[in-house]
Amino acid sequence: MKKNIVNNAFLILFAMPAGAVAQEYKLPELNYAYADLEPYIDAMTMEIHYTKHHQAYVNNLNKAIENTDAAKLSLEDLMLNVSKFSPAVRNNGGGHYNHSLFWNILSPKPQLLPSGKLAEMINETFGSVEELKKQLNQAGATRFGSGWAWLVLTKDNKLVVSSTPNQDNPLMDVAEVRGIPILGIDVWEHAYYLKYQNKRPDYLEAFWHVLDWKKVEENFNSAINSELMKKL
Ligand code: MN3
Repeated sequence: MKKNIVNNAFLILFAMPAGAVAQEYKLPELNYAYADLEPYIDAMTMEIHYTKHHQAYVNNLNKAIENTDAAKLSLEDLMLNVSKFSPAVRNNGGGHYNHSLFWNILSPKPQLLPSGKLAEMINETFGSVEELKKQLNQAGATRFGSGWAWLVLTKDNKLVVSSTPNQDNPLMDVAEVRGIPILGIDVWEHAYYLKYQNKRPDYLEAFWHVLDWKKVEENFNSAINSELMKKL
């Protein structure tokens, strides 16, 4: 960690004009090993997904923002204003944001049900956790081609299920349903094809065995009344 700080300081001091603060994105650390989500998500899929797909989004995002105004914004601010930037920023910035969220809500030892205020709100909004899962599975299964299914907290404090194409997400100013995503399911074929082939619904069923509701609750709690929410 200390080494990263030193490296970042070096980059900022020597690679940027005086006064500018540049973003240099990096892969987030995984809190588990590639094989830890077996049998629900296989080790090879995890490794390729993280070291190849996510890494490519990070590399291409860094390339896309190099020496542009986009490099001065946080990733969240980039998403909020994504229509002002190149398609490469949209695709790779979205890819980096979405996968960072995705890894974080997965766990080999997940809390299998929501609790607290999130649980109350899910019951009020959807009737039950089972119904919410059904709606998220449906959103993921019916997303044509590649994309994501989301549980979103909207500006008016409502929980909504949505889906986006490609690497778009609900923070983006181009999204149909806008808000802060607190749970996201990657339904690109690269997320499941090695183990599940064309059976996306089977992957969606398996996902719930490694989804850590504790992490979703943390996302929910930090989204409510947040500075980020005020910018939406
Ligand atoms: Mn993916």
